[in-house]
Amino acid sequence: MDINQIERELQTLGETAIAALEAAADLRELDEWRVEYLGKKSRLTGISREMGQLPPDERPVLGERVNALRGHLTTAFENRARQLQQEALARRLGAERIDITMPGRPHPLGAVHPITRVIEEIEDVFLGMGFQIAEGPEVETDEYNFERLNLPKDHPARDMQDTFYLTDTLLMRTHTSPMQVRTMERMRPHAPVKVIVPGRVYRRDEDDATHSHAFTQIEGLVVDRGIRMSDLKGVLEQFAKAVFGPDQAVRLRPSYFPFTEPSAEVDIRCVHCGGAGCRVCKQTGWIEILGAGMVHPFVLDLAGYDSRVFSGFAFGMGPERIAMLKYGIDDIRLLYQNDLRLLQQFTRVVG
Ligand code: FA5
Repeated sequence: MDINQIERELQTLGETAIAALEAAADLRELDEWRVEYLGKKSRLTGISREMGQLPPDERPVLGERVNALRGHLTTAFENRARQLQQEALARRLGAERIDITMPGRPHPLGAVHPITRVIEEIEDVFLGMGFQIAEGPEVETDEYNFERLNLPKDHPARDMQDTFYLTDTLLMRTHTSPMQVRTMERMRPHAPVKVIVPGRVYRRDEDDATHSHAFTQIEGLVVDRGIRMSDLKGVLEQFAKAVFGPDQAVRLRPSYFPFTEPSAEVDIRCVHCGGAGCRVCKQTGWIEILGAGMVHPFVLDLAGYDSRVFSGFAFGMGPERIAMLKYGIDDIRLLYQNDLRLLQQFTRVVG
């Protein structure tokens, strides 16, 4: 072992160590550096051990050199450590900084579908008039959908509602009217009935701007002693004013349904032109919104209400058509396409 050789090695070691220290990019690499250049197995510690082999007069000289280099490296290490810690802290503060001038992240609000919205609004109107709400099956029997509503097999009026049959006796209900029968059967023989029934119905209709093969109806039924056609008109007038505004008026036109007698189509004054006549109302000033009538005595008797004592009225409306009138939607298909550009116009806080 030659002192000159060791001094040269110390010189190179110092230079390599400082270069490596500069290159240490983070605290983990810095720790690896500490182990390599200042640790127990480092070359510097190795040289300290090897000094024992030198002649005694050379040891202090070299010892001083070794200590000086260790001191130099230790100081450089501490400086670098401080620097890297500060950098790490600055990075974290930068990343975690909250800029209170930034606009908040929007939380998209759900929208109540316009059909649901209209149904809920109509339900509220009828709840306010003391009606109850019921629901019934979408898969119905031919018996309830037609026969008990005075539509025997081969009755020509069955053609008014082209039907999806599942079997000879089971079908997708074509209207909510079977719930007239089911409700009366639950309440018979003399409890007063005052109910509305919202629900989906199905018909083999061609889809177009005003027709869908799957749509919604709301049925209404009132049965008690002494119910008259004027009660029907009063309730519908109240409904029309609540949904379309206090100036609304309704008009009843004679019509035909096998399960009501007499029957009527019910119009409201055109919401677009106010009655003057326009394209929407085909220049008549009126728009049809529902079918209605006095419950046919045959239907009452079959459902267990004695038609000599009880009378009632019923109506059936299409909420899609009402939503279209209310919100100026000119194609029913828009209501089923779930296009967010339409739906977002109905955003409101739910709950
Ligand atoms: C009926 O369905 C009767 N059950 C209504 C009724 C009930 C009359 C109680 C008397 C007593 P209608 O087929 O006209 O009638 O349908 C009633 C309403 O459903 C219509 O006024 C319309 O608003 C809506 N509607 C009918 N067919 C369609 C369709 N394909 N697409 C969208 N809405 C429809």
